[in-house]
Amino acid sequence: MADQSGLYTPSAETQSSNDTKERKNVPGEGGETHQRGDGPALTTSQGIPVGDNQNTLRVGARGPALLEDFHFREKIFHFDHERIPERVVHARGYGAHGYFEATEDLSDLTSAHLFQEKGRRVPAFVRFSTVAGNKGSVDLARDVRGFAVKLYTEEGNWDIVGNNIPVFFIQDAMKFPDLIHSVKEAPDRAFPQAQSAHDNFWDFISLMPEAMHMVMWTMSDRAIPRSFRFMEGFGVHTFRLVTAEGKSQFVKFHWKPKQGLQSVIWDEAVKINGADPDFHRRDLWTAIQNGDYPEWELGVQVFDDAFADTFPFDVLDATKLIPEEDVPVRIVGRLVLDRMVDNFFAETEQVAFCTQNIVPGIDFTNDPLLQGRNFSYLDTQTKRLGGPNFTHIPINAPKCPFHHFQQDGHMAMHNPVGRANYEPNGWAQGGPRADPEKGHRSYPEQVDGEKRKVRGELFADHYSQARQFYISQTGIEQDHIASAIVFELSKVETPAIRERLVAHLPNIDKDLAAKVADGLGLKSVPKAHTPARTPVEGLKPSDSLSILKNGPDSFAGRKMGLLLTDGIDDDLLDGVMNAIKDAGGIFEVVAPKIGGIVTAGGKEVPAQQKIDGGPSVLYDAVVILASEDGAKALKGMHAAKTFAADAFAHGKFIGVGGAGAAFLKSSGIDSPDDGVIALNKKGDAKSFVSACAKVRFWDRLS
Ligand code: HDE
Repeated sequence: MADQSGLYTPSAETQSSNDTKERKNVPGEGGETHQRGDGPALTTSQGIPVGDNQNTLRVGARGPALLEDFHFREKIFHFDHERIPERVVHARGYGAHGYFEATEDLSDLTSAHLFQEKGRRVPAFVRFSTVAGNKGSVDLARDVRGFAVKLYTEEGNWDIVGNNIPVFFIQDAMKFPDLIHSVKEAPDRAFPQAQSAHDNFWDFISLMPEAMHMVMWTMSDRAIPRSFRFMEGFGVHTFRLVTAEGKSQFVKFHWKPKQGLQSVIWDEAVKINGADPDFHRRDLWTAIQNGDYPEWELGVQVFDDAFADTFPFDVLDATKLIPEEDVPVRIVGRLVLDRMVDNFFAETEQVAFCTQNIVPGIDFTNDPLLQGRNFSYLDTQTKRLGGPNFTHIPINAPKCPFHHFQQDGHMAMHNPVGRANYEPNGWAQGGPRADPEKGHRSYPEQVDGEKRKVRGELFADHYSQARQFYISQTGIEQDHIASAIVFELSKVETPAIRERLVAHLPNIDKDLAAKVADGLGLKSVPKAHTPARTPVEGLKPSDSLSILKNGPDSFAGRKMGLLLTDGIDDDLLDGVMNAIKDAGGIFEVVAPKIGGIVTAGGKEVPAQQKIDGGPSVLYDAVVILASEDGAKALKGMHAAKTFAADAFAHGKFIGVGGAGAAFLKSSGIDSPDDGVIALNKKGDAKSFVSACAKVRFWDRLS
């Protein structure tokens, strides 16, 4: 707009990119575009109303900008400081709110207030994460997933900072910086990131036999979960439960997803990372927005000293688990996630979990990894969140009353009031006092020994449980482990590192060693490393260690991709859509154009994905409905053919209707198997969707 002086002054009204939308006063939500005047006045951080948010203050139309423009300076200054250091590990994460409910009275085991009565509920916040990649990396890296839970109990915050794998790579916190340095991008070239398939990682691992058990897990499909909703969580370490009378037993914590376990396969993971790097985030967001709240059961394995003394491994060794067949998992609670954050930075980014946050009735053990973690979390958070007052940030603040004499420091929001800021004091209003009855008391364990830099002798067994994990898998899962190791080592440029790693495998399983050696093109299996301690013979397979043996029993919570063309049968489409909804699943329409399709009956069906933006790797199963003309058109589209060919190659169930079968043929699927299911009439969809409960048509992949 030109004013009378001839100057051009762009204003908010002329800037379409400045549109904001409103729904229920949430900026950016909802349908209508913003009209000038229906939002609150823009102000500076000091509350001063801003008159112009488009132009800096300058002398004349083309003259120098003036330093005097306090609004401009404040805006840029604040923007310049938006970033805080990302987490040194677990940088990429996604959080959600919910609640935890005790489903058992555990007062015979612990004095924790939460477990004194069945049905007690507390708010919860959970952050899932990958470990190695940076904050902007991809969701489907082959990696461990963090599963960190904060329970806001009436006795303060209890954090169970766990992973989706029940064991860890190393036994002593001393080695953590080395482990993480080795897996993260190399310091000279700054790549590769968010992956373990490189020399440094396997160089380190091949020199660390204690990592072999965890390596079996990370090479399994546990490291490429279908979604956060379909994975387990584990507290990993052995903790203690302590009763009001001071009696203690050991405990291991488990989170078991009600949704069942499900993972993607490696070729899918690689392609998903390109098609939707935010695959896991989007999945959790969508499920919660749709009201399909994910739920986990809290399980405990409780055991005493007598069990610990006879168990062939050290219960303080985080590279070992306790098979559920030896100590059954008792379900004692449920965790439900039912609300996304209002703001990612304020909550998910600023949340600070810490292993040292435990409540009365819970205690640590002497696991050397846990002891090291108790130092690390608070230390790293002080830097990441800018000072010692990060408990003042709402997501980290307890939701129960709290009183202490900590004061001052950066960003102090609420210092204690009054004169007394020390204890003991003689003032009438003297402030809080320690309470020997209600307060946290450490279990008075007797400890004795020489002060030395050593580990317990049972820690030296590195292969027995790695073998137990491997033999607990189905044939398909074993094949996936072998191909993952071959894939990773094929990215290792130094042959000696490959061989050094393979030389561990005969100690785990001879067939696995042979498969991997063959996959790498080695002339023979290298001579096995000598175990530091003779492995325990005869450990039995444990079904709980397999994903496939613990899969879902329905299509609930899963997603179907519907590849549709113009001119398809209305009834058939209705049948498919209803069957998916009835099973508790969701679907997306994938079409040649984002404008959607028109059925034979003239109904317009909107699409959520244009075919090249919605590859079949994004779905648990697919349906292809095409008219004669539609099938011909699909034949000419590379993305459509890949959609079908990948779905078939990945063992997906495929429902085909109309000329969909003819199109499959032209996509190279000459001999469809029983996992390709014809949808001839409306009712066929129901049995197709029930078949999809099995996740994949495994026969095709074996
Ligand atoms: Fe962590 N870990 N860790 N870790 N860890 C961190 O703390 C550390 C370990 C885990 O979503 C850091 O605030 C050491 C095991 C999760 O915010 C840091 C050792 C397990 C998260 C740290 C371990 C975990 C972290 C980085 C070896 C599973 C993300 C940022 C002794 C039981 C929490 C931060 C979130 C984060 C240290 C090993 C789980 C550096 C020293 C074992 C889920 O403090």
